[in-house]
Amino acid sequence: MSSRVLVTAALPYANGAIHLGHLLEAVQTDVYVRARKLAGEDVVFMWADDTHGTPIQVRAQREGITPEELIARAYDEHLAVYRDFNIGFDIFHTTHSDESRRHCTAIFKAMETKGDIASRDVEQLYCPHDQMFLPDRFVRGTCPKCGSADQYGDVCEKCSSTYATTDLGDPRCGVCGKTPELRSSKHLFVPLAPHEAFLRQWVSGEGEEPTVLQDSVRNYVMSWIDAGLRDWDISRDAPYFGFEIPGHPGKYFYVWFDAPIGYVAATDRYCQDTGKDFASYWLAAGQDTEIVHVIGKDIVYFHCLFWPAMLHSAGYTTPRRVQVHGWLTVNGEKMSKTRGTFVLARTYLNHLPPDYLRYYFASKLSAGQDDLDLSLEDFANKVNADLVNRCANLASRCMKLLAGKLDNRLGDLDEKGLALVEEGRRAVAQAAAYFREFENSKALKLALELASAADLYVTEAAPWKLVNTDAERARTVCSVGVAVSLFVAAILKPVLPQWAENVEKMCRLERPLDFVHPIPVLPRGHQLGPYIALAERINVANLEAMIEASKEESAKKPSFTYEVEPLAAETTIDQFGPIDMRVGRVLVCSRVEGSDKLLALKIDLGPLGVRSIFSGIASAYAPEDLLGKNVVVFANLKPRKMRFGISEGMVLSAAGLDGSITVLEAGERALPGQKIG
Ligand code: 2FM
Ligand code: ZN
Repeated sequence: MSSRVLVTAALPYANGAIHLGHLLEAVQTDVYVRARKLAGEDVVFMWADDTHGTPIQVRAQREGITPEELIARAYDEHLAVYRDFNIGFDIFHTTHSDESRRHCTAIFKAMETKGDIASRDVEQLYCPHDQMFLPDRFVRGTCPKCGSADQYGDVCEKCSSTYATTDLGDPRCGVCGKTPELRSSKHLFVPLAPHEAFLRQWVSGEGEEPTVLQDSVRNYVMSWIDAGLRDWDISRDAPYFGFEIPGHPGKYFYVWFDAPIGYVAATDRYCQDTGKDFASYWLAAGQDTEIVHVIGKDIVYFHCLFWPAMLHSAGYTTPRRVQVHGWLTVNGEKMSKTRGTFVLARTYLNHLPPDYLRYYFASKLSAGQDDLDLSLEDFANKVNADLVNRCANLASRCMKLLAGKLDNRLGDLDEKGLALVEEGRRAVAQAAAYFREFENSKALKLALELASAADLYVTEAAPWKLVNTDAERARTVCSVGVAVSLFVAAILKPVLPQWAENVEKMCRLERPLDFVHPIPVLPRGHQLGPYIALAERINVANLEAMIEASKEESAKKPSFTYEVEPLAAETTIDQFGPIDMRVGRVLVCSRVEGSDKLLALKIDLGPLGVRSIFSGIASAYAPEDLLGKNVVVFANLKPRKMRFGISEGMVLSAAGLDGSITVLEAGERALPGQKIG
């Protein structure tokens, strides 16, 4: 047993709402923390919102609010939903905090002093329109390997190749769609190679029990180390929503540098609030402090290479265990907005009680990193069969009979009852050990087996009949049901704290159930409290309503912060008929001397010939932007004589009320001259 244990779940990103995938991890972490607390250990659960980076900055800009406003809104929503799911964190902090800034600075400076920070120039795509360097996910273009169009800047979704953003063909800014340019800028790096020996030793977890990583995770982290450790770019140029790097004006900590420091910052704040000793957690080299991170399999690289290297370099406590879980699927598939299976945590709560989901997740979670499927049919069946028909039924029929006909007082247990109590003791001890190993499903199975054994005993004895012929025997049978319900509630307690509390109340226990003190066999004559319902059957209609609500939620239009011209009066298709629009390919595009507004284009209409067209788009496009593009041409427009020559048609574009112009493109597949309609 460690002197102190600090547990974290991944910090949810402030850019989005909490969905059931987030909850899987939250429940896994919460059950682990609660179980170890029940075992009498000194455990804290440190958590926060992850608030920095380009996606937040861009989203705030789109919504017409400041990033601070955006993250404050997300914080309130995240906190409320996790609370409503009864996630027992000791603090929910934010990475946009004084504590975060302080520890980012301290860790960075310590690393810099040790020579663990390097700097060099990097060529990157820069959008002159948005005036920012574009992160990988904010560039779209053609995959340099397979030629698929419209791929992200780091990985092709069609052929899965990874590449540098600068290798993308025909790159486009992901914010405004314009062509970015290459610019050079100084970046700061953490070279990982000097930490190889440390990382190998940390990853292998030699001499540690349990090991730092699950076997499969250790294998692939080792394979990354074997493949060669690369330098990690930790800086981003202004404008960037985050912390400026001390001593490097205009450079900001990359969000993944400051995100895990949020664990440290939350602890700092928690210690300020509670008077606990911060240093004993994070500056505790050689002390008996156990740091445990629970994460999804997508962020292993950050937590198993970058993060331990940073902590080691800066002299902070390194994690003792990183527990990796798989993805949540719903009905056997990736969560889908159109099928309504992308369910937000709040939408779930609007239709169903949190405990059902807590139970379902826990009953399927093991220590491995397999994906977990939430099959909605199985969900309803499992809750009804396990919680309602087995565990709640045992307590309810015994307690109701005692309350109704036996003045709500307990009697002596019989031999079989005492044997079940012994079984209960063993089950609780074993379950506590399973919970400590993230083997929730095995732990809960013990509760179900125990409840089943007792239920069988009660059914065979049929106290509802006995009560008329041998009331004391009926009292004994029901008392066995009550005694076993206490053990069942103790095992369920990390998963269903409210259930356990209700059982404690009904049984009028002197002290709450835990894994340290023997669970009492209540004496003959003990007076029970009024019955409290423990679980009700899931109504499938509620599940269906939740899916429908999720579909509607996903289809909801986002709110817009810009205006467009009002729609023109309704018309008919014959009004459109006389206007002949064609696909045109831009052959030549040049500036027009003496005009700031116009570009002169030669546009190929295929079999219909080549047109000269003047277009008032020079404020938005450089001539080379449009070369080779398929555009939309109003082709039977009467030629118009202009000061610079004759214009033989019109190139269509979208106009914003702010004066912005976007030329309509017809896509690569269309052929010059093809009719549009
Ligand atoms: O993947 C994510 O959603 C990140 N916000 C997780 C951060 S975990 C930690 F490093 F802060
Ligand atoms: Zn842009």
